[in-house]
Amino acid sequence: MAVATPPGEGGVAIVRLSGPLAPMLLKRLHGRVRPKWESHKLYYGPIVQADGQVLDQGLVTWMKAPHSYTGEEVAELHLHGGQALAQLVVQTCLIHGARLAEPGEFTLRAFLNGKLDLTQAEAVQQLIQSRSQIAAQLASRNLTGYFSSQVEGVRQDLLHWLSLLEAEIDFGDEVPGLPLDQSLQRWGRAYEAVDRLLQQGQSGKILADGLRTVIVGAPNAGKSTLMNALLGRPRALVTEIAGTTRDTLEEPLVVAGVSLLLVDTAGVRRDSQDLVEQMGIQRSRQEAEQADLLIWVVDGHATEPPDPDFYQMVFERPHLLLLNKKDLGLAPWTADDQGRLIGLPISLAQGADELWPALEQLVRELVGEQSDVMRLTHRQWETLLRARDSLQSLGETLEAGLSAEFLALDLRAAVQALGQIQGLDVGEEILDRIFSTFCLGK
Ligand SMILES: Nc1nc2c(ncn2[C@@H]2O[C@H](COP(=O)(O)OP(=O)(O)OP(=O)(O)O)[C@@H](O)[C@H]2O)c(=O)[nH]1
Ligand SMILES: [Mg+2]
Repeated sequence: MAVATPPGEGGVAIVRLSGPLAPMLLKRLHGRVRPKWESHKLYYGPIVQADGQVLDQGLVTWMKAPHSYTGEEVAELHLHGGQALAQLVVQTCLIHGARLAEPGEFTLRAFLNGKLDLTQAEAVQQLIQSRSQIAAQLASRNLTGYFSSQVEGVRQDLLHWLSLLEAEIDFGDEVPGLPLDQSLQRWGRAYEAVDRLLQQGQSGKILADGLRTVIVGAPNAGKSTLMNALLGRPRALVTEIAGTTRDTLEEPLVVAGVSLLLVDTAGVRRDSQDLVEQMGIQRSRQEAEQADLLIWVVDGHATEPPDPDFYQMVFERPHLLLLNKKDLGLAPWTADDQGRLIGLPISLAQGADELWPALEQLVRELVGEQSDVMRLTHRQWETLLRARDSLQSLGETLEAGLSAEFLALDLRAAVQALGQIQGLDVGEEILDRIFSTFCLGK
């Protein structure tokens, strides 16, 4: 039993009970004798304490097992939304023998009773915690089992393949193995499907959580000028003194319909003697590592090309390289051997108009096809990665021409990972970890 509505004052508070004794408790709490109770009907009447004293007038309902959220007998009391009142009803339930539910226990029971698979149970949590409308829409699609059905499609394909391999292992002489081209075809289909789910998950994450967009570069390159130009207001301090920005500055910005968190950082240089600046530089590097998207601002007028350290920091992530201060004339190193510029030439002091199309395009590429995005939990993402690793190894085993036993080993690992996404073969510890993050009463 738990209060299913948030604490505080409100129109209605709901106390929910689940388990075989729920109907009996409901009868005790409802102060009116009813010769016949029907499932899934609302009844109006008094709600009473153990000593018979009336606490409230409200609606009560009983949902007969298995036609309830948890799959068990469920009873709900809809009271006036006062915190003290809800607590009095909770105490009355305790006196009648109920116990308080753990966080997420109702949903855990729904999962254990087969009402939801694990991705759907996780979608309940995602839905409740959604901070943006798009995040809520994506979670609600998972709640219908959309993600599970995609995973199940791949798993069934692999299971079929596995049964063929096992027949080959057990009855080697009578059952011929699959020809290599057919195996490769099956492998390609599964690998692509899993890889696509991961890509869709990446896009979903960007849409739901936004892109952490970090502006990096050497001191004085024009990073803060860029921040201000993109925001359209003088948010960051800009001076001709190298090392002006000491700490990181964050501001939200919407680009191509996607929310970005723009982060201005301290200019990175090797030879800083100033302790505060050194700390700022350290923070800039950390920010760069956590970025979803990097904008590298380079002073294109400088006589020397940028520190090679930057290439390593920037090029392993999605990035945009800006050659700033083109109004002063770009230095020869800004072009490669064929005379092509190594980045987008721009004058940030005159605004970011030329930058918008490139930034919008990059954001669109990162999000991918919007109709095909998927919101994954961290667990789902990690487990999908594990499935893809097993498939990767399966591909190598196939290429090496190893026997059915070896193929079956990789295949089993992939099938197991895909099953775990839906909640098959998942240990108690993992379930505890998932459901303990749920709110009380869900
Ligand atoms: N000529 C010219 N000057 C620019 C341009 N963009 C920025 N500046 C100047 O460059 C200087 C440094 O700009 P900031 O935006 O403070 O540079 P920063 O990269 O944030 O520097 P730190 O915070 O010190 O790391 C300022 O004097 C700007 O006015 C440009 O496109 N052309
Ligand atoms: Mg700055």
